[in-house]
Amino acid sequence: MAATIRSCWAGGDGTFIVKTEVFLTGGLGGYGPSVITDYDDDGVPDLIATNEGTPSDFPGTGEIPSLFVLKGFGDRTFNGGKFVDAGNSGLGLTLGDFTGDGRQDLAIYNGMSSTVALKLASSTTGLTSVPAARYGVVGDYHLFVTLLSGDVNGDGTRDLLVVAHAGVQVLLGTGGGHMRAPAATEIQSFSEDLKATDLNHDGFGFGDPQRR
Ligand SMILES: [Ca+2]
Ligand SMILES: [Ca+2]
Ligand SMILES: [Ca+2]
Repeated sequence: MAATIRSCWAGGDGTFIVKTEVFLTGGLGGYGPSVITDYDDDGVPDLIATNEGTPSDFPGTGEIPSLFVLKGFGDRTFNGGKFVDAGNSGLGLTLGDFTGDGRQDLAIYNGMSSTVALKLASSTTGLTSVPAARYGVVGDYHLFVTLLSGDVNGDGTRDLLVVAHAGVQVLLGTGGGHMRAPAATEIQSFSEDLKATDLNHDGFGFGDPQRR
């Protein structure tokens, strides 16, 4: 089974025109969420999708590369794409400036390694050459819903939220693109304590009667 990505542009009359269709191979366990950003800092937007994959498609590597990157040519077409290692089996991703330098960085949730990886954009090579820093989180990928970013504690630094059916795990940004992963005790208690946390310091936690 092959997956495809279609590139469309607005025709100006309320319609969209399919410019190109790229057939994707490998990663047959599924491609997930995608974002458009300038991955290689050449001034042209590229397309990045998560790659859940299956171990049999990547024998001997020890990991399933969690990203699939299609380079944009600037004429609304993309190349055939390549796998990029940023953890083991990508299920979620989100853009955000975690360093405060105005450049969009990339965060990825990896299901098989139970990590959140953070690729920080450099001023010369974009996201291409940067090994992803990895932070451990609770790891049942069956429960994963989405990965979000935002400044949840109002300190001016962007944070990450791993949203799962069982609750939300928060990785607080500590500046310079570093994150504070949930402590071991928080991981063991999973979301019950975190769900009750007062993220915005307004005196109420998630699930408090006043917020229902
Ligand atoms: Ca580019
Ligand atoms: Ca940045
Ligand atoms: Ca913050």
